[in-house]
Amino acid sequence: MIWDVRNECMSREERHAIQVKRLQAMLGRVKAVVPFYHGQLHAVDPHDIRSLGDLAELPFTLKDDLRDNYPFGMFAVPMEDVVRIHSSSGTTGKPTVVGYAAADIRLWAECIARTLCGGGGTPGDILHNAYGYGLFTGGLGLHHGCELLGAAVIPVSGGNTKRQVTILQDFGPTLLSCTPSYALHLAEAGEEMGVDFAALPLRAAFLGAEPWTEAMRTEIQRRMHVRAHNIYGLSEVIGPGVSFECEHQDGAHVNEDHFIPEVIDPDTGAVLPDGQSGELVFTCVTKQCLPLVRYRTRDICSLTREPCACGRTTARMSLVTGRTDDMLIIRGVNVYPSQIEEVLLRFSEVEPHYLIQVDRKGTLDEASVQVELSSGFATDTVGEVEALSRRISAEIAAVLGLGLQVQLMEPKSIARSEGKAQRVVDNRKL
Ligand code: DLL
Repeated sequence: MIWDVRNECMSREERHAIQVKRLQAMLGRVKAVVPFYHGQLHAVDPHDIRSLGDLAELPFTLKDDLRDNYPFGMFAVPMEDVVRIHSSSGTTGKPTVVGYAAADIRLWAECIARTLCGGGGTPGDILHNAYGYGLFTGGLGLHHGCELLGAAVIPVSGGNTKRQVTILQDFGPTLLSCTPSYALHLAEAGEEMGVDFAALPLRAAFLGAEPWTEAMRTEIQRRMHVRAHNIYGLSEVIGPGVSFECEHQDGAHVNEDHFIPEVIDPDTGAVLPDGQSGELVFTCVTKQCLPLVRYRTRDICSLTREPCACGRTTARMSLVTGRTDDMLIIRGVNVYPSQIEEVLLRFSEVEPHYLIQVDRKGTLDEASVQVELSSGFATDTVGEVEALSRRISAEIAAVLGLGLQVQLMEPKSIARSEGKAQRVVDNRKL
C-alpha cells in the first residue's frame, strides 16, 4: 500500500525538478538566516545549482558543526516558530539538539504514515509503539505518524517487558515498532511466558534505530511470526521516517522529495555511484527549523535507483552495515560488529545476544565475543562447549581474517536492551 502515490511514485525526472527547486530555495534561506551557513555558503549562488549533481560542489555539514552551535544556533526559524525540541543522546561530547516548526511536525507525520503504510498498516490497525518516548525521536515520531494514518497507537514506550508481553496478548496489536534488539527481547520474554506468537494478531514490525542484519531479520520473523521491516532515520535529519522498507523488504525507500541522499567515500568526500558502499549524506530541502546541507551521517550503506516492484520510484538504501565511527580496528583489521553478528546467527546453539570486548595487552589488541548459549543447547560436557566455541571462532576468522576468542555464556546472562543495544566495549579508548 502506498500512502502518497503522487509523491512516492512520480517519475524520477519530475522529482528531480522538484528537488532542485526546493534545494535552491532552501540554500537561499539558510544562507540568509543561519550564520553558520552564511559563512559556509558565501561563495555559492543557489541559482547555479541546476541539478542534483551540482550538490557535490557544496560543503558538508558535520555533527561537530551542530555541536559547535549548541543548542539552537543552527535553527533557521525564530524561537516563536519552534514547537518541539528533541535531542540525541550523544555518547561523546555534547548532545545534538534538533528543533521542529509546526510544518516540520506535519512533514514528519507524513513520512511515518508512508512508512507504516509501506509495511501494510491501515486504519483499523493497532500499533504497539515500544520506541522510547522522550528526547529520543523514536517514540513521538512513530506516534504522530500512526495517528495521521488513522491507526490506533499504544504509547507503551520502552521498559517493563512483562507488561509489554501482556499488552501484546490482551490488546491484540497488529503492528509493532521498536529496535530489533528489543524485538528479540520481547520474543524471548513472550516465549518464557508461554505466548504462542503464531496465534497473536501481530503481523508486521517496524524496526530500526540501530544496525541489524538479514540473519537477525530471519530470526525475528521466525520467532514472532511477523514481517520485519527496516526503518531508518536520524534525529538531525528528522528522526525515524527518513526511509522505510515496503512489502518487498528489498532496500529502504528514501523520502527523497524531502531528504536528498548521496553516498560518498568517507576519506575523500567524493560521491560514489549507486551500488557502491560508502557514507550516507542527506540534504534536507523542506524542513523549516533545521534544514541541513549535505549532512554526513557516518552510516555506511549503498543506494539503488532501480525500480522496485511496489511501484515507488524513490531511491532505496541497503541495510546499514555499520558506522564510520563504529568500525573497530583490531590488530590492523577493520571489523564491523555486524560481520560478527552474521556469523553468530549461523549457529542455532547460541542466541543473538552478544557483546564484543576489545582490550590492549601491552601493545597487542585482544578481542573476544561473549555470546549466550541457547537454553535448548543442553550439554554437560565441557568438551562440547569448547568445541562449539572453536567452531564459531573459526568461522569468524574465515570472515574477518582475524581470530577472536569466543566465550559461551550461560543463557540470559548478557544484559538486554530496551532501546539501542550496546554491542561493543572497547577498553582501549578508556
Ligand atoms: O535512531 C531515529 C530512529 C528512531 C530511527 C526509530 C528508526 C527508528 P538517533 O537516535 O539520532 O535517531 O540515531 C540515529 O541510529 O545515524 C544510525 O547510526 C542508527 N540507525 C537508525 N536507524 C537505523 C537502521 C534514531 N534502520 C542513528 N539501521 C543513525 C541501522 C540505524 N542503523
